[in-house]
Amino acid sequence: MIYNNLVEAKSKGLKKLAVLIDPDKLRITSMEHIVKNAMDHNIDYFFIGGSLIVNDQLDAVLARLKKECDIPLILFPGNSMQLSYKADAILFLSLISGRNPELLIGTHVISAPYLKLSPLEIISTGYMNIDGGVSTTVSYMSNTNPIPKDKVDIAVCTAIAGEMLGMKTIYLDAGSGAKYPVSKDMIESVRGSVEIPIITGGGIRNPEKAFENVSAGADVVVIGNAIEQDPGLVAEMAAAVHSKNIKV
Ligand code: 1GP
Repeated sequence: MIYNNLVEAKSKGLKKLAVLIDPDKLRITSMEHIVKNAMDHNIDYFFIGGSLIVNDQLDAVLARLKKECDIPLILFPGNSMQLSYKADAILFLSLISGRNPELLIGTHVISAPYLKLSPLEIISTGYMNIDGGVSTTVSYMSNTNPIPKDKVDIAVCTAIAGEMLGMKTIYLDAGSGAKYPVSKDMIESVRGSVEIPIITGGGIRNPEKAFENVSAGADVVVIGNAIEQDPGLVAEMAAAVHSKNIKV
């Protein structure tokens, strides 16, 4: 089970790197390179999703990844239509930073019967959109305001509420392409307030920030844009995230 493995890793202080793949932006022909890089550098997860998926590549991308590697494939859906049995797990996201009932529980009611029948592992996730200094697709599409980036106390209380509601993980996301990634201070404060694994992402462009996040208590670092633009960065990002795993 992917989640149990994550909890066990957390208890040992082991950190994970997830590479985000947006099926819309990916050319199937460039996948070989991405998969090889991911395998060479022991990437822990592929997250698959995008706020808008306009083509029909989701299934094809998943099938191809599955055929070529055994890295867990986790759906990170931008909406309730982005579902596929071909993945291994799904982050079942409730947008707890927002006040849009559809994204807190509405779309979940619609997708629940499909997911119940599916072989997917369901990982309930308290998804928190943090202001990253640019207006993001998430913010616009969800019709919600992100948590201001300096309002650490709001983030902490939201994460505590998510954990109390039974969510299995908290995802602090500044949004894809954020100018300001989630701050060290916010990650540290949320880490000090909840026991469940913390995923962080949005605007992480260099290994230094990836390292800062795991040092501040994030269990998973998600990188999309930076690796999309420079696939060679995988090596440095993996080294930064996994350096915490080396005990001396
Ligand atoms: C967005 O956390 C992810 O949901 C990744 O963001 O594309 O900016 O790395 P980037």
